[in-house]
Order: sequence, then C-alpha cells, then structure tokens
Amino acid sequence: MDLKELLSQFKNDLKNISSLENLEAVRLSYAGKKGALAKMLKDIANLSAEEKKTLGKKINEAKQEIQEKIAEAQGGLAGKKSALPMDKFLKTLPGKKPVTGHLHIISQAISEIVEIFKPLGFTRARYPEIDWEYFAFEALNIPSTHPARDEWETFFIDAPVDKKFGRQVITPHTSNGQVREMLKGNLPIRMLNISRCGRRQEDASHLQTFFQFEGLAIDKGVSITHLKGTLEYFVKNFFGPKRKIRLRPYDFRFTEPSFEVDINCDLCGGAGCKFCKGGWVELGGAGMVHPNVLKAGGIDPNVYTGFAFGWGIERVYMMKGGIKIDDIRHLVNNDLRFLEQF
Ligand code: FA5
Repeated sequence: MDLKELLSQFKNDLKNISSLENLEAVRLSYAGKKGALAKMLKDIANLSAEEKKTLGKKINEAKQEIQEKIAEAQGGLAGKKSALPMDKFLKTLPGKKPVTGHLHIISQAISEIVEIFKPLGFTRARYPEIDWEYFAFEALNIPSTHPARDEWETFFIDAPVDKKFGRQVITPHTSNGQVREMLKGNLPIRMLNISRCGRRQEDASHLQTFFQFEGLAIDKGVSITHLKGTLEYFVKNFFGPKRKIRLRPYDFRFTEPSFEVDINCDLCGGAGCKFCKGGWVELGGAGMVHPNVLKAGGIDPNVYTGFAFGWGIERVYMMKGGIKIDDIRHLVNNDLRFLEQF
C-alpha cells in the first residue's frame, strides 16, 4: 500500500470512530511503534540514500498529519462524552438563565423619586449624614430647650462640642439640608435632598436607620398652591391616580403653616390594620418655610417665600399599590427570599 492509499484509509477509519478507545486503536495501527508508518520506514531502509531521504520525509509528514487529526478527533470525542446524541437533543428546551441580582428596593424607590421630580426642576443635593445640631435644629427655629426636639429622638455623637454649632448628631431628618442649601447663595432654589436618617425608634412602622427625601423650593411669589400642586403631582406619579391623600394641620417649628400628609393605607384599603392603625399612613411633613429659617439661610423673607416637604422613602415605597408589606423592618433585614420578590 502506498502512502496515499494509507492516508485515505486512515481518514475512512477516522469517520467511523465513536469512542476514545476506538481512536486509540486506530492511532496505534497507523502511527504507533508497530503501526503501518513504522513498517513503511523499515521497508525503505534498503533504498538509495536519495530515495530514503524523499520517501522518509513524506512518511514523516504523513505521520504528523495523522497525529494532528487524531488530536482533533480526541478533542471532539471528549466534548461529546456526556452530551446527548444529536437525534435526542431537544432544540426548544430553554437555556439556563444566569443568576442576576437587582438594585435594593430602597435604591429603586430613590431612583424613581429623583426621576419624578426632575421635570419640575428639582435637582438632587447631598448633605452630611452626621451634622451639627445647629443645622438639624437651631437653624430650623428649634432652640435647644424646645420640647419639639423630643420628636426627633436623636442619636448624639460622642465628640467635642462646637461653640457655634453645638453637638454632632446622626441627622434625624433631611431638613438639615435646608439652611445649608440656602447658604450656598444660589436663588431660586429647587432642591431634592435624599439621605439616610437616624432616630431612636423601632417597630412595625419605624426604623432606627431610614431614608427621607426633602424638597425645598424658594423663589419670589411661591405660595401654598405650589406646595399642594407639587405634592399631588408626586402622589399621582408615584402611587397612581386613584390613591387619596389628606393634609392634616400640624406644627413644625420650621414651616408655617405646617401639615402632615397622609395617604389611604393600601394594605387594608383604609379599614385600619397593624401597620396603619387607623386607615391612613403618614407619608411625611410639609409646609411653607418659616421666615426665621429663611433668615438663618441669609434670605430676605420679605422678598422670597418657599415651601418644603420631607417624607420617608421606606414608607412611601410600602404604600405603593399592590405591595403588601406589613412590617417596615422586612425592607432592611436583607432576607433574599423577601427581596427577590421585587
Ligand atoms: C420630619 O422629619 C420633618 N423634617 C419633615 C418636614 C420637612 C416637615 C420639611 C416640613 C417641611 P417627621 O418626623 O414627621 O418630619 O418625619 C417625616 C417622615 O419621615 C415620616 O412621616 C415618615 O415617613 C418618615 N419617618 C420618620 N421617622 C421614621 C422612622 N423611624 N422610620 C421610618 N420612617 C420614618
């Protein structure tokens, strides 16, 4: 048999191979020590030096080709080892979906809130989450002796006290950003301050660490109508057109007049439950910026007026239509069985 015939026979044998064992047998019979090529090399031993050289070269080239094809076939067979034969492959079987995470629901709510306020010209500002008592209270018309401070159940930082700004606190509300924003000196103002807050509170509707978003608008001629319109615009876009809100008169020292804004509870439809207790859930406070606060921010209250509101992010998220969460602490327990539902 000449080399050409040998190679074509090898290619034929290769086509019919179905296992690695078969392949090894074929390799040995052609390229093994006692295989067909070794035998051919032996047979040319008696030829002239010239012939030996040309034939020897061809035999070695054939050996190399055979070895390459064997290696290729080996790779293919190893890959197919556990695969189904082609006729049993179910082409319509869906592939395996890779596991992907998603943003935490509080982060999702923050993005949504930012997007809703953008068209009204409110841009996000950031202020310290540990701030001076002054910006959290005094600048907001709440002197240190005022009993209203109790409502903010504040965490104080064990650090030296500043003569002008007082102690450091974990911001109990985002209103600390109001006077800081005014002091930048850029009027008019349309600020959205979203930040972590801390209070010594914890139950089904209170967290020690929670988020608030605070809107502040200051310009000439800003009235309570603008405040109501802005709140209704937000509620319609965030909760849907069917939800109801109510404004209850309230007393915040930094706004006058002041309101608490409530929304009808989505969990019980307004009948009263463990979460809302009376059919309504408080979303947050709002009001017209007090003249003393404008003054603390270096703004003349005879020329400018403004409104502000500060609401809890977890609370607004829980009150979204169809999201039945009866305990605010579920949002921060980081149990994936809960979080993966959203
Ligand atoms: C304030 O914090 C005022 N700074 C809001 C404000 C801003 C009024 C601007 C006027 C003008 P209040 O203490 O009610 O108000 O808190 C506002 C909202 O934050 C609450 O309605 C609630 O939605 C959320 N909140 C307050 N405490 C907690 C808490 N412990 N856990 C979760 N959410 C809370």
